[in-house]
Amino acid sequence: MNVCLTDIVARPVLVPMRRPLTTGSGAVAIAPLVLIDLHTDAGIIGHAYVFALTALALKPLVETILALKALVVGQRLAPVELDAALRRRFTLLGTPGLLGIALAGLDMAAWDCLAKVHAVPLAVLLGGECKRLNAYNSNGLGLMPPAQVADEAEDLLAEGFGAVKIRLGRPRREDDLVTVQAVRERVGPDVSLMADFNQCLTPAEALLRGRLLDDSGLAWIEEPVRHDDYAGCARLARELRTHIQIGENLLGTMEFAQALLAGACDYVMPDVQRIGGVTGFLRAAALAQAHGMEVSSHLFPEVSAHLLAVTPTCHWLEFVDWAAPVLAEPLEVINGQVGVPSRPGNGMQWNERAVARFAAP
Ligand code: SMN
Ligand code: MG
Repeated sequence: MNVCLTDIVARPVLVPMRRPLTTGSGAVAIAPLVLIDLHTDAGIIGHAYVFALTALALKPLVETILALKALVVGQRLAPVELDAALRRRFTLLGTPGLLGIALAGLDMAAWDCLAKVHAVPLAVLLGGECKRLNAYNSNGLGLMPPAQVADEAEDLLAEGFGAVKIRLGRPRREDDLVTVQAVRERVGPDVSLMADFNQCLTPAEALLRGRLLDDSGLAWIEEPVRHDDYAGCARLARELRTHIQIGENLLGTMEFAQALLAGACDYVMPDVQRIGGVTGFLRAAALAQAHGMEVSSHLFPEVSAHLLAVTPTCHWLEFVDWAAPVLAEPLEVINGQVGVPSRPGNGMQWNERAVARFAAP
């Protein structure tokens, strides 16, 4: 079927987060999202959202997405071809930053269109099944006092999960250990606890904190140092018993391949908007398979669920509910698992009343 792209609509929303989050590298209390609609001459509309991280970047991100309209309208609905053509067009400029996010968002929306054209869920279009995925609750658990973190961990587990992620990187090293111990004591030995430093440590400090935490039974230590310090990450992966997790800041297949070749991590978690959309994630999943490495997702649980369903070394789905208020049918969690929606496409439809309510000024 020959389907052509006819329009791009990009709407900024500011969605308040149920549990604001303080990380070792800044706080997020509101989710600045751009909702993308990719129109086709078949009457099918593809949906995706991208996450601007800061409200300051919301308008420039909308503008960047809309600037691509001139290159996209009239093109055939063939996501891999479209992505390659657009990236070729920007060889001189390069595609990090907002442009990369815009391209990934368009790619996600294009794959949604294609799955809808074939009337199958995205996971099925990719050759997989709508299976259930192990998910951890990644809402909240920011840098709060230990007792408050333990309270919130209990609440998050009560939402139907068997695993949660704690943010670490307090000014005093010992306070991170006290927090992990307080949570472990409260939730018991069977719960999986992930820990994320959000790149806030120096390599020397990361080694000290890693050693301090090495007997805590953490499922992983995430981004202890700058994400692009592959040598520093590799040293930690070698020297610590706890597994090192990185990946959310790797931009595209090349960086992903380089990080894995450098031995920068034990586990990897590509972010669908940084790795290059659905197209980029599939390539990252193949690279991770070749390294025999477990793949988790980063944010974007709605699209990532379809991708993990076809990831040979699938590990954990990161569950956040940040986009849930603007979705007609948010993901459901049952017994610590998220089922890949069986609706055609990626399963996202906008809740238009909520979109109007949260529209960015
Ligand atoms: C994270 C990423 C982006 C915004 C907030 C928190 C964190 C995660 O690194 O992995 O969830
Ligand atoms: Mg992280």
